[in-house]
Amino acid sequence: MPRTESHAEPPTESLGESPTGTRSDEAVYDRRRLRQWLAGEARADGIERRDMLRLLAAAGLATTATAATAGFAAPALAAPGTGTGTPGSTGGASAAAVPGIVKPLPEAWFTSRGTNAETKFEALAGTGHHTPTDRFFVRNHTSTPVLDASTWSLTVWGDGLSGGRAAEFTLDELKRLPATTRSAFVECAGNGRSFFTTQQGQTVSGTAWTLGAVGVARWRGVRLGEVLRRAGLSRGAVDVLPRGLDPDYVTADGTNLGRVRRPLPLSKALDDVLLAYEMNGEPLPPDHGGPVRVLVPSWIGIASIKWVGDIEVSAQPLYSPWNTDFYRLFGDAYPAGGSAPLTRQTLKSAFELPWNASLDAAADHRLTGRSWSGAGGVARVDVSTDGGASWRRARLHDAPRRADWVRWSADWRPAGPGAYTLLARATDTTGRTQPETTVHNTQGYLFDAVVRHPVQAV
Ligand SMILES: Nc1nc2c(c(=O)[nH]1)N[C@H]1C(S)=C(S)[C@@H](COP(=O)(O)O)O[C@H]1N2
Ligand SMILES: [Mo]
Repeated sequence: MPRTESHAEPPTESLGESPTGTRSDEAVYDRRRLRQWLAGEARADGIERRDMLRLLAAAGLATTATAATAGFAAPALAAPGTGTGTPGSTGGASAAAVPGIVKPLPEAWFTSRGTNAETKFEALAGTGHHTPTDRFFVRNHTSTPVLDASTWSLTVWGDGLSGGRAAEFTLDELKRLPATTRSAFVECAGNGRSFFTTQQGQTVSGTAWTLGAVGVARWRGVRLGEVLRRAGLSRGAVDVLPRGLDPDYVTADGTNLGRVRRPLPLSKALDDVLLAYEMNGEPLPPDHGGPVRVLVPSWIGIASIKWVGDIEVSAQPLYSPWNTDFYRLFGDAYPAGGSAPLTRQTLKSAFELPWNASLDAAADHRLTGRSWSGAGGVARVDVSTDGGASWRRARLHDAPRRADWVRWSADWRPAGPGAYTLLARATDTTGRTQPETTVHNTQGYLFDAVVRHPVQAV
């Protein structure tokens, strides 16, 4: 059974996140979006018509091609100028092994993966609760634009605003609005993807992350809801589409998908989403979306649009390739059009040790790691040092908090020299525990199975 139907949700969530599950709410909303598209009331700019037809078929809403064509051909509104000019790509500003990333990427802290840099978990040992900004993973579809905070501004526009008038906010104006500070992870939907292949023998597409496409920071910013209300949210608004100022994303086969953007239901936008301008007490640095990024707690990383330049507020449902082709679950266990768009992150654990770490066979060791969940706080972590034959409880060093991780430790003295497999298994406050295997999906999203971590005692 696809996990979308068994995914438990905490009962304490606000609008749109009822105990019946965010994903099923999103599924209902998705069908409504599709019906509106059919009626010519929703826009799908930059999406192939056949892809929309596939979604319709999967949702059991297949209809005549004419209706769908009319919907697809609905004229697109042009975004107003965003006022900041062309985003520049920097590249080479450091000795980074990844073109397009500005900050240094020392090998002790990062693994390069295409346009991205993965954090090495062993680089977090002893660093405290928050990932230091200089060790925080970077996921770029293209490259980091270095924007001038003094000329940057945010345009909020669209037919979901009363009077249809656009509103503009400079950084200083955003900073004068009531500020909120919170701890939250940003985690790529594909984090852990490589384990579909190495643990389950399955083929998946996308960046071959191990577990380091996640970081927790202290974010400070203004609530998106506050900004939307000041911009004049109308009662008809349904979707909010933040868009990045980084260069257009062109797929491997040469299709230009435009700026990175992903619609967010208004219910989530008004709930706990921030426009963040600080990370760990400093101005948001270029690689993490400076001067301002969207921060969507608990949701997959793509929702947290970096370098936000404009936000469309729409009275019609919106689509982008990032909620149609990408960030849904496709594969044998899922409908042909894929699952509903992914929202919450799943549950994971990682040891702060290198892969195949060498440990002194004759010494006591304190194994440390971190566990996190998009559904609730992490309430319990069990550790095995014998490949899963026996388990014991790890000590937790943080209180369980939503959208955050807990640090944990367990003491271990190897029985003797040899190869060992370490496992850590988290359970969150909703009662969900990491499974032994994850149901396959072709793009390798939301891997949540317990990871088998090899070490050598020597
Ligand atoms: N504008 C823009 N926003 C973006 C991206 C991007 O390439 N461009 N990548 C997204 C993805 S897929 C992830 S996982 C997170 C990564 O955030 P980080 O680079 O600060 O770790 O940013 C998201 N926001
Ligand atoms: Mo991502």
